[in-house]
Amino acid sequence: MTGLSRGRRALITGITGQDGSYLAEYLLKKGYRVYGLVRRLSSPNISNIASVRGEVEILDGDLIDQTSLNQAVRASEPDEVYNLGAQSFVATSFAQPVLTGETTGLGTLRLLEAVRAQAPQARVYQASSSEMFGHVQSEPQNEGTAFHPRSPYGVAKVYAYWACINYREAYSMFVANGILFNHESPRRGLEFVTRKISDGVARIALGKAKTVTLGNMDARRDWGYAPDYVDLMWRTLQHDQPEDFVGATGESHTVREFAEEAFRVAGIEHPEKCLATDPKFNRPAEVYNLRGDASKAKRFLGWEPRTRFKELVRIMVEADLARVKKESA
Ligand code: NDP
Ligand code: GDR
Repeated sequence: MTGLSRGRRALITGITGQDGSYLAEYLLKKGYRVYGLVRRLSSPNISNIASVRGEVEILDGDLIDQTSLNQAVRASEPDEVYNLGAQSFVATSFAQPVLTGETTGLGTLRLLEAVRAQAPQARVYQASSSEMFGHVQSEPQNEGTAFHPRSPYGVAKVYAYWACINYREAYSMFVANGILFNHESPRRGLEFVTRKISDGVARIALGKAKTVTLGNMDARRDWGYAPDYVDLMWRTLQHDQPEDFVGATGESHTVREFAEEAFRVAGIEHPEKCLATDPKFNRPAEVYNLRGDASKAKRFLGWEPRTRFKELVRIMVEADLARVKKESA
């Protein structure tokens, strides 16, 4: 496959985020020419792509601005477009619902319009989410499970999901949704619960903090490792027809279990003394329980997650221990 991919061109929105940065590295290894859409900020935020900065071509643009998307698609002449850009933090979507709808929902439609006008043959991957299942209707969730989103973020992702299917049906474009369950890594933003825990546990282990304060510790998630999931994104666009695929491990754990495992990795005894709760981290509507069934991706794309729960926690805690140690040296 690597040889066949050489010289292909990919445009990634959200390249500075967790998934975008891993995807850029993955596609560069396959010989792709990689373009990344980056929005203007007063201080650049490119730490995740620092190691490949010289190899990717950065294009200025914002999912809120149609003109910039048209220009980015025209300039990159993509064979493949990966729409990973979003306001992706569920808690913030309650505080900033309109911004979330603009970026995560309408932003997808704007990108589809840009591709339709400038590069209609390009294959488009949409970062859809298990948050669309929300108040789950059955378990485990697969491509046929009904949606019941529980946040402005989830609602925006459902809009984007259907926009993609509509462009597939209306214009015969190759547009595919990856309905991915939570996937984490040392590049996860610090506000997401897994990274908040791995960072907090590392600080406690190194004597820099006493507790980690969380919200609902009974919430269950199907947590995988982000590098495994960017491989699924690519495979989704190599399929012979545009279809939607769930990506998940099939295993779910509570937030409390994640925290307990993280304390174990760091060698901290009596974790209950280091965990606190604060209702300010609870959400107006919670998603209590998610567990995915990725058997379709296994059957048609040969995809399976390689990294399991304990290994994921170990990777994250060890990375934060090393980082916090270095920062305080
Ligand atoms: P991140 O939050 O790490 O990255 C989001 C990216 O979107 C960043 O590069 C950010 O740029 C960019 N972005 C935000 N607003 C805009 C905008 N207005 N215009 C252009 N770019 C913008 O998310 P992840 O990497 O974790 O997730 C990638 C995608 O997958 C997202 O769409 C997310 O909703 C979705 N998803 C993620 C899952 C997960 O578990 N990680 C699971 C299912 C779906 P900046 O750096 O400037 O903020
Ligand atoms: P999620 O991820 O909402 O699933 O969305 P997050 O890590 O924010 O929350 C997971 C669960 O943990 C509970 N929780 C806390 N969450 C945070 N952030 N902080 C806390 O202190 C805390 N305490 C308990 C939450 O209530 C929730 O139940 C992520 C994002 O990447 C989305 O973009 C993506 O679509 C979905 O995963 C799949």
